[in-house]
Amino acid sequence: MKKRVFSGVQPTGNIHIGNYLGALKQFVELQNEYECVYCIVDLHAITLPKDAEDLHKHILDVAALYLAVGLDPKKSVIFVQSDVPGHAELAWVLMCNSYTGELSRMTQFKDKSRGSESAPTGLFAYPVLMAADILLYDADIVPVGNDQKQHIELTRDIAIRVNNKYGENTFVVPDGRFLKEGARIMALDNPLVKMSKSAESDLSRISLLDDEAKIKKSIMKAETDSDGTIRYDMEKKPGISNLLNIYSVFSGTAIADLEAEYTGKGYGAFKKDLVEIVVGALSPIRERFEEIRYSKELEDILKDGAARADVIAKETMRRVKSHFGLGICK
Ligand code: ATP
Ligand code: LTN
Repeated sequence: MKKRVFSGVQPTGNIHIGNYLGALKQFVELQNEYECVYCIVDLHAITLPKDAEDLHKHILDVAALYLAVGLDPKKSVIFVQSDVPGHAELAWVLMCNSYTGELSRMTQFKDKSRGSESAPTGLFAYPVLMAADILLYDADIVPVGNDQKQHIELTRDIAIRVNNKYGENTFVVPDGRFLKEGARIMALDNPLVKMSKSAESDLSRISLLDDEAKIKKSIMKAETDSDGTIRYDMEKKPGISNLLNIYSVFSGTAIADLEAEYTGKGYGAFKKDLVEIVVGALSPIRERFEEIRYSKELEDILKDGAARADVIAKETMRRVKSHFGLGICK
């Protein structure tokens, strides 16, 4: 039996090269070796208020991007979270087996609720819904960026806790999969914070659908230091190190080789070459996105994916309900 992979991306717009290098690129690489289930997590997106029309558009955008970066619906199950009722159902069961103390320690919750006196309950329970996503599919492996490490740990804790109480074979305990290189791409205008979809400045990120002019502007304006040497040192030179990282993962050249190649050259020349590398990598993705985004095929793929995901989800819910003594219908 092939091991199973599960992961998800929120349909919140502005999918950027951090999402690509930290998550999507791994999704594509894994689909030949594993049984892969990839979700568009729209229930997670509404933990903060969303305009209905925008949300719907962003769901289809992420679906088209999944295909544009190379996910193959014949190999991977691709679907929208709210189309499979098991996610919300299992989340409730898990909420009854997780604690406010452990959820209060989640840094993503602390970041996203900062400054407001009271936060939506859904934002607080966000990691429990994520645990439900993963455990619903008996996933062995969860490819994500580094920022999700704490949520994966919580998922494992909940799974082990439930297994101890309700039977060892209730849940598969999953492992996170984090890439060394692309796992944490930093914002271009402030390399001390991660590149994010929700950051206000558009120049902080390169979105997968940015055109050449925008890519050029973001990179040429990216923050660097005044020392002028192209050397990887995340602590002392976070700006240039972040750009070296991006260059390296897009080009497949080791950082040490890039440092050697650019010895004695200035930041301007380095950035100009990086623009070319990034434009070259993103152009085919953008072209394929345009082909698929408004095709009828896209909705058919998502409907078929939801039906396939639902078969697995129903089976898990039957098992969970039986272990917990819930319900009377088989
Ligand atoms: P936001 O920053 O607005 O909270 P996000 O960019 O984290 O959103 P998600 O949909 O939550 O977007 O993340 C999708 C995937 O991309 C996750 O696996 C996440 O770990 C990864 N990811 C997000 N940002 C980065 C980044 N800067 N570098 C590497 N991976 C990232
Ligand atoms: N929380 C993740 C998105 C996400 C996810 C998941 C990732 C929701 N459910 C299940 C992996 C597996 C994020 O914010 N990036």
